[in-house]
Amino acid sequence: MITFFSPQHLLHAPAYEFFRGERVPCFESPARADFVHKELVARGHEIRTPSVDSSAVLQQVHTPRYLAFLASAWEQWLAVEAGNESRQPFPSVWPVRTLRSDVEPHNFTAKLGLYSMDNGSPLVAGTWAAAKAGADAAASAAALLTSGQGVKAAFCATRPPGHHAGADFMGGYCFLNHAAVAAQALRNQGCTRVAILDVDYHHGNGTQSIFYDRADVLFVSIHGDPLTEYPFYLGHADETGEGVGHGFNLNLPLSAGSSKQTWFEALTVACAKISHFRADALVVSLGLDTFAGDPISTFALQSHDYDGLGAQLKRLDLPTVFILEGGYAARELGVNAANVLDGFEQD
Ligand code: OKP
Ligand code: ZN
Repeated sequence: MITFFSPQHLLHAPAYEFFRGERVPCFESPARADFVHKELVARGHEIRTPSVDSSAVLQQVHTPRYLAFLASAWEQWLAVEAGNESRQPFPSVWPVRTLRSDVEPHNFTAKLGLYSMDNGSPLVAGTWAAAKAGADAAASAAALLTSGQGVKAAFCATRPPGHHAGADFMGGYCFLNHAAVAAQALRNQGCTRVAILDVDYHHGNGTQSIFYDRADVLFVSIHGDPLTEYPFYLGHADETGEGVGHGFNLNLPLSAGSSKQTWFEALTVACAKISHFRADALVVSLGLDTFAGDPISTFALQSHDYDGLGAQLKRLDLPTVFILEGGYAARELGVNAANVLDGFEQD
């Protein structure tokens, strides 16, 4: 499968994140994409560098003030205090209920809180470049599928991930919502109805919220129940869309520790919803943290199960953009991702 991959992902390599109150090495590491790249090359997949500038589409899925902040955040951080080039900024205050988010404060940490949902998204000098390369990959894949060359599927081997990023906030290692960029780009290029299927272990709160009031983009997600799993504050089954978007959002939360049989039953429900929607294109938020060996998740899929996921998605018979999201068993990530793509192409 044609894969869009940018070495710019290497520019996002934070030294640590917070986990249970401690500083720990980042689960979301550059090695993840390298393992994926290596396995795809070994299996003969064609690797391309993203060539489409996603700037215009980014303006459609994110707010101008968030994009302006993110693009300049590192420069702003450096201006706060001498020595900040060797420090990671983290938010420590957030505008929750009753506080105002319409006025952008001047204080850097206050801005960072305004544009964040958690303190789990470490930002470094190259974060913007890496995330922008991911968005460019998503736009490149959408352009390829709608170019009339007969290409039916493409994969974006991107990191950091994107599905927790909302219109105006980062969160959960995510800064720009690559799946939303792919879906919006497909719409811009003539697709009438685009379905997004998010199979990452964590609910794609950012993607859901970006399209929640729209009927032209269906969002379907299978994920750990937010009662116990990140992102906690979105992803319940009663979230079905609002306004004209009512009925165009489907959440399939599963209890932590659910079996692979339960997971594949949910996949069948998800695929039925997408078929009924009569989509003309599909975007898959391909998180592989459903893997039994994932260090921060609790589902039970084995490497060979990912062939079956790819094969079932192929049966939807839609032009498909796959976007890499989570998956933190880095050593197995390449095989698991490639199994999805090969399962899709061989079915
Ligand atoms: C991102 B994606 C605490 C570790 C947990 C949230 C998990 C983000 C998952 N800092 N952080 O959906 O795979
Ligand atoms: Zn995840």
